[in-house]
Amino acid sequence: RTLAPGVVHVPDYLDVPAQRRLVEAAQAWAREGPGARHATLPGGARMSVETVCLGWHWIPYRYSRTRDDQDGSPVQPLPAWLADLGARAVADAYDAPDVVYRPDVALINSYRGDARLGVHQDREERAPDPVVSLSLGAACVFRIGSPHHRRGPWHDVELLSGDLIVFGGEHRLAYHGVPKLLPGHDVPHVGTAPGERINITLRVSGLA
Ligand code: MD3
Ligand code: FE
Repeated sequence: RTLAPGVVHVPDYLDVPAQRRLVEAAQAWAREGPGARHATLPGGARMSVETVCLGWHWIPYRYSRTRDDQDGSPVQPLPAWLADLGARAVADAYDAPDVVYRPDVALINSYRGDARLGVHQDREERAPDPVVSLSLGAACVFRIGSPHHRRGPWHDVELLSGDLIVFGGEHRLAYHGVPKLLPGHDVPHVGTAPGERINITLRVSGLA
């Protein structure tokens, strides 16, 4: 399960009822207020992934308490039950029951069709704590490299519905991306739309 120092993949971490509950919650968050949006990069390109934020609103490349690229309304709160799930995930992945992990941000990404996530680092957080990733629905190829090399070499991992990955330690700033969805792993019983993948990441912003 350990892919690299600080990077632990736990296939099938969430059972189907837990996956269903997360998908239903994600759909409700995406319906609230101005809804999910395709963020726009500084150069003007629109991301193919659709994102909803809880706790802090992420815009390439900063966090704010208000949905500054939408209607300016306050970001939705991060529910305590989701933060608790993140803390259990870190404890389980690292086999460290007493670890303290208090995320204050969730980013929920929805992938459909040809949606992908280009290679990037996650550097907006001001805290060194790990990122927790939960995958729901369609499968994908997830690609991770090192913090020092933008162009690889890569380690490719297939992420399926219910999988957990925790990224910490020296890989917290590793380059990574999602080059493509994988056909043939549809799981209609978790409630995602046909061909849709939802990824929930939990983070510690380190912001006040
Ligand atoms: C490795 N999301 O939201 S989750 C992202 O599947 C993001 O939607 C991908 O990359 C997705 O920024 C990958 C796994 C992940 C998240 C954060 C990381 C891997 C990471 C931060 C550092 C290193
Ligand atoms: Fe990322």
